[in-house]
Amino acid sequence: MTTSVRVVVGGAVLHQGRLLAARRSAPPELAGRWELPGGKMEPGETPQEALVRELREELGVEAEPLERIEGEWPLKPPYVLHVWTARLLSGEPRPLEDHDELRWLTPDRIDEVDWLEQDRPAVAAAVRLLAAA
Ligand code: 9L3
Ligand code: MG
Repeated sequence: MTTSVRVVVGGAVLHQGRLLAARRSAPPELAGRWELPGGKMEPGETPQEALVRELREELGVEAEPLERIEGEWPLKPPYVLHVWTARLLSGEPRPLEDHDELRWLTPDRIDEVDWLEQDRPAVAAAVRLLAAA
């Protein structure tokens, strides 16, 4: 038997010492929780391509994936979360799709939003990168 996981790519968008947090508006069980924006890889896409597409669709920005944050976090099967850091190339993020609020968080304010459990390790790693920059 083969087991295949499907990857959801999240973006830790870093800009001027802050991390972008996005509040989900759907589905109902996740609405109101905060995440690193992103979504499911589609067949034939690389993770980086998927992230660029998702950030364009969800936020209306052009972004460049930088590096993978080590680790893989289980979501609802068969999905797992991978996270890449990213930087903005153009545009101002707006909650166009699946989110109803965005916030740029400095490291000292990272806990002011209610992150999805699965995102917390990657958020912590992204904050360490911000602190080291
Ligand atoms: N998910 C968790 N953390 C994230 C992202 C982008 C997604 N940072 C979970 C929420 C959904 C599933 O992955 O259950 C698919 O995400 P989407 O395609 O609805 O964004
Ligand atoms: Mg999404």
